[in-house]
Amino acid sequence: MEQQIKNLRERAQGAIKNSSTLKELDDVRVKFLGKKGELTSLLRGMSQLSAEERPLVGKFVNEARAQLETLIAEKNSELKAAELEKKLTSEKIDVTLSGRRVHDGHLHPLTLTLNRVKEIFVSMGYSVEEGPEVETDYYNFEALNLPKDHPARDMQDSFYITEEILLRTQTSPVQARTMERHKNNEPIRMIAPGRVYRRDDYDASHSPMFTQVEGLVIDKGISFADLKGTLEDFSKKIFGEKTKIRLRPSFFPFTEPSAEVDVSCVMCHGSGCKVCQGTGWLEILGAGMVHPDVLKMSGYDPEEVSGFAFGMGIERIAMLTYGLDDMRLLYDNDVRFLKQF
Ligand code: 2U9
Repeated sequence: MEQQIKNLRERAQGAIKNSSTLKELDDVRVKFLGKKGELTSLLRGMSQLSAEERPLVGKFVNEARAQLETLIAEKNSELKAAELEKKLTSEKIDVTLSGRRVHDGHLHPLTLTLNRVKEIFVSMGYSVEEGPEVETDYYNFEALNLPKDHPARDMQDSFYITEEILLRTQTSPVQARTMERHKNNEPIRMIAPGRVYRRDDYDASHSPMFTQVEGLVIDKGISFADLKGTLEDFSKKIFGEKTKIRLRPSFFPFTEPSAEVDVSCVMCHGSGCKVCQGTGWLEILGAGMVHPDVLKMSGYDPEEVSGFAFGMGIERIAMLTYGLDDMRLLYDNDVRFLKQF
C-alpha cells in the first residue's frame, strides 16, 4: 500500500507540473483528489488493513493529499498569473498615440459645379424642377418631337427597361412634365438639373451616366435675343466677366432655330491653346427656340407664347473649371482626388 501511495504522488506531481491551463489542472485535481479520485479510492481499501497498519497508512494518505493540494494551489496561481499577463499584453493600448481625426466631409466637384449653375439661374428668377430618372418613352422622346421612328433616337442610344420605359437620356422630360402642370399658357422660367443616362463608353470624355442642366423659358414675346442675352450673362457669371459667347447654327428636333453655343476659352480667353485645340472657343451648350409642336404637345399655344430652351453637361463645365483631363476622375471615387475639393 505504501508503494501505491508513493507511485500515485509521483504521477500526480507530474500531471500537475504538466498542466498548461486551469482546466487541465482542475481535471488533474478531480482525477486524483476528487470524490471518485484515485486517492479517495485508496482510502476505501483501508478497511482490509490490520488495526496497527491503518493509522500509518491514513497518515501517508493525508500527507499525500496535503502535498498535492498545495502543489495544485501553487500551479493554479501560477497559471492565473500567466493568463492575466497574456490578457494585459494582448489588450495593451498606447494611450500616447495621436487620435484618429474624423475628417470633415466636403462636396463633390460635380455638386460644387451644379450648385454654382443653380445659383446663377435662381438669381435670375428661375425655379429648379426635378423629375423621375426612370422615364416613359413619351416624355423622353415623343413630347420632344422625337416620334417612334425618328433617327435622333438612335443617336442617343438609351438604356431601355421595357419597350416603354427607359433611363432618361436628358432632363427635357422634366420640362415637358412641368409645362403639362401649367394651365392657360402660364409663363415658365425653370431649370431641370439631374442625372441622365446614355449607352456610351466610359472614357476620358464620356460616361454612360452624366449630369445635365436644361433650361426652359416660356412667356409672351420671348425672342432669340432673350436666349442670347441669358446665355451670355450665364457664361460670364460661371467662366468670368471676360467670357464671350458665339452661336453657330445647329439642329435639334425640339427647337427651331437651334444653335450650338461656344464660350471663349477659359484658359486662353480666345487666343488658342491646348484646352480649346487652338480654336479659342469651347462648345458648352446647345440651345434654341422651343419648337411650336413641342409647345402644343404639352398644352401651350404657340400663337400666344414663345420660348427658348438650352442644355449643358455639368461634367464638361467641372472639367474646365478645375482643369481635369479625364471625366472618369469624377466617377471613380478616388479619395486622393476628391479630398482636394
Ligand atoms: C423642352 C423643349 C426644349 C433642351 C435643349 C439642348 C439644346 C442641348 C445638350 C447640351 C450638352 C445635352 O448635356 S448635353 O449633351 N443639350 O444641346 N438641349 S435645347 O431643349 C428643350 C428641352 C425641353 C420641352
